[in-house]
Amino acid sequence: MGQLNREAQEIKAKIVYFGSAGAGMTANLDTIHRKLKKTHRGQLRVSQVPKDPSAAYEVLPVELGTVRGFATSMQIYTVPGGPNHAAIRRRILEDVDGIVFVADLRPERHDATLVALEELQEHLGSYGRRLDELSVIVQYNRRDLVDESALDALHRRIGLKPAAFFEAVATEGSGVLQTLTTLSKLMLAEIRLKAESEVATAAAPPQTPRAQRGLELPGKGFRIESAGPAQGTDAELQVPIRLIDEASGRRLEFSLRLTLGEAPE
Ligand SMILES: Nc1nc2c(ncn2[C@@H]2O[C@H](COP(=O)(O)OP(=O)(O)OP(=O)(O)O)[C@@H](O)[C@H]2O)c(=O)[nH]1
Ligand SMILES: [Mg+2]
Repeated sequence: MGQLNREAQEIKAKIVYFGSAGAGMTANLDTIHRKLKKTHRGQLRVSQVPKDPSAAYEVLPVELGTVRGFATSMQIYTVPGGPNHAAIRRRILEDVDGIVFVADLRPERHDATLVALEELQEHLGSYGRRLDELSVIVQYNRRDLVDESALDALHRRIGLKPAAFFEAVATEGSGVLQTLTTLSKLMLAEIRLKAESEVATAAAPPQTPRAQRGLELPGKGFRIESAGPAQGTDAELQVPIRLIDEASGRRLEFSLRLTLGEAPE
């Protein structure tokens, strides 16, 4: 999973382009590779399973430079389409942080697109994860080949509520960088939030949501500067928390949300 390493001041994340065979996953990576400055991207690698050229998938490293103080990089993967490569697709999804679901707009490929979506959900389930917990963008590709009714029809059938979706023509490039940029922003925000809430969980166990001041966190290098006042209802409390990173003096602010229920007798 996406790693935020405070000591090394770096973030590493993994994106997977997933879709049915021929949906345009490789075309996306080719276009990204073509359009990104050389300083931002590494080599586009094609991984091949010996004796089976149809199992090819690509990997592209991308450097985003320093984002809010962290050296940030991503590895972008495609998966090989086709019925024989489900095991490779599953393996590529391990520890993924962000997904672009490439949906093939051609009406004759709508069924295959839905099968790919089901398979994606199954693979994530095998790792104890769910699509709605990840940063996901749906990209409706091959827009040059269909009219709007195909887009409406597929969108209804997919029935997902992703953070965003884009129309694209991956071979020409339209929609390709918007897809990647939007996903990167979403995913990095998510990784930071998780890292900060891990610090918060260590700092303030949910059973003691009362305001605390000046608590020392041994070994963590963080100090709670202030917590609270809590606001909310009988069902849910929001506790604003401010931490100081003792080493750098940097302040982190976030809000802890607590759902309240009756304690068992
Ligand atoms: N007209 C058009 N052709 C496209 C588009 N995207 C991809 N293609 C073409 O469709 C074919 C398959 O695209 P790929 O990107 O190789 O497909 P893939 O998703 O990687 O599929 P796999 O073969 O399973 O790896 C190629 O010939 C592409 O040039 C698009 O938006 N419009
Ligand atoms: Mg491909």
